[in-house]
Amino acid sequence: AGLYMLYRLRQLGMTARVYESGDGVGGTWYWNRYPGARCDVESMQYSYSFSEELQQEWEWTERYPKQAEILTYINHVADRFDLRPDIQLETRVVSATYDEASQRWTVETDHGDKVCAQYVISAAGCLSAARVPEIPGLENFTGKQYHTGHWPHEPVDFTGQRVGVIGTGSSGIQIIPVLARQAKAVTVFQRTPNFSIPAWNRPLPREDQQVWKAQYAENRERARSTRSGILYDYSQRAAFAVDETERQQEYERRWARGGANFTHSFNDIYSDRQANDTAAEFVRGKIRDLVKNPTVAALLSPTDHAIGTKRICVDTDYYETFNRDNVSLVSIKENPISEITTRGVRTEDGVEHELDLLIFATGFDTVDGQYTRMDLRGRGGRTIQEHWAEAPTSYLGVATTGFPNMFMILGPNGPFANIPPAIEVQVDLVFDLVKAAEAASAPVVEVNRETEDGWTATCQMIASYTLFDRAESWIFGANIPGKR
Ligand code: N01
Repeated sequence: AGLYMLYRLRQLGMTARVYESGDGVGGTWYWNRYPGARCDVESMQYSYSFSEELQQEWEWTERYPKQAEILTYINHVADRFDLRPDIQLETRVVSATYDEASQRWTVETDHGDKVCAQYVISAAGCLSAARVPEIPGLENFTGKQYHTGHWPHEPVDFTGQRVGVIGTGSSGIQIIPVLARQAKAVTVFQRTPNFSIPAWNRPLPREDQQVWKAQYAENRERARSTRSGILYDYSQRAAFAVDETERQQEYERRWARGGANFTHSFNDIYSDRQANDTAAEFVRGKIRDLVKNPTVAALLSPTDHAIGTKRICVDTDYYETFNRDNVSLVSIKENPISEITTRGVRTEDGVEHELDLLIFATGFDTVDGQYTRMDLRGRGGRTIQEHWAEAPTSYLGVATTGFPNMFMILGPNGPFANIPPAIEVQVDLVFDLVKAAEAASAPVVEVNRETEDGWTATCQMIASYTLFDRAESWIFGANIPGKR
């Protein structure tokens, strides 16, 4: 988001400075370099579309791009468009304060930089404030601890190690099978099981890419008009418009193709619980087929939420991994973690699970976490924490009242969709706003309260048509105690 925003601001002839806390560009794909990290949107759809030359020249190697390849791609973009001179690495923005008299922002960094700016734009992402839960005794563990979202740059060797993993969302589901192939033992601490669909990842032949590239512009346009920004095969049929045999055939066909396309088997899966149950039960049946131990299969089978309403996972060998002798599953729903000890994790049944290494795949303080950890102050010195005390809101994901000339890319109530096109749409909107303001010599762009409230109501109305808001998901902050 930061790279493309910079590219666009240069088109307006503006000077811009980009601050980045990492020692390289790439954001999500810079930080989340855990083994098995891969995007679950297909390569041909997970990239920038703003440059025809870029999208024609770049070659992907696999159906789903792995982390290292996406990071290489992002670095290529930074070089190709000569963006690096305006990016200051290893620098975290600690505060931004709006001065009403001068109508300027003062931005301060952890290096003591203090700069004055007319516009402040946050491209800090929506899944970037990695979160380790507060578990008693955390500091006592003598082994190594890692969070998937803050993975070290040097390789971690799991050979001969007893590894514990807390968390079974997209990150956990990706790392667990890789660990199991190398470690001596893997203990998975699962609070809530998630639904996962096989990726069936494979090399991406050049000819297949050529077919796609021949109509890239048209494909992108079509993708942008879909609800997820991805060209899936969206069914136009309701689940009960077909009989049981045809429904199962459809699910089998989608399962065999792999990926999140599965949840679009019928057009009411996200809006009708009974329709959703048919898809959920199909996946639970697959789990029972794949996992040999029926007790483990039952524990891995989600029953607490409608399929797809906690973000669907896409995996390689996830369920099969639980058939291995060196993998064990501890359901911490029934048997919660009571403490972390010097040697491992103790659960309430008194068992101490001894570990050499503990991995937190526990997700992020999402939606507003990356804003609230900065000291952002708008009109009247009001902090972002005060402003969003009830709930984080915005207008279209890009602006919030009381914070003039501050824009967000993928802010609260912004698009929940394929990230690269969502970023491009948001950046283009900010570009248009800034361009219009400059053309009109308007010193300030600000959304008014009524408009922002209207957008919040619209988002709530749309969510109420779906099953999403009934799930305890990070999408609504449910993963942080007291946040929802
Ligand atoms: O994080 P998550 P993630 N004690 O929040 C558990 C994107 N992504 O990093 O469900 C015990 O989904 C928590 O349990 P529960 C994608 O959008 C994409 O996996 O809250 N457990 C859950 O199981 C994704 O949705 C890709 O009960 C605790 C897990 O930790 C988003 O990032 C890959 C706990 C957190 O799951 C986030 O995914 C990776 C506690 N105190 C990520 N606190 C791809 O494209 C939390 N948990 C493939």
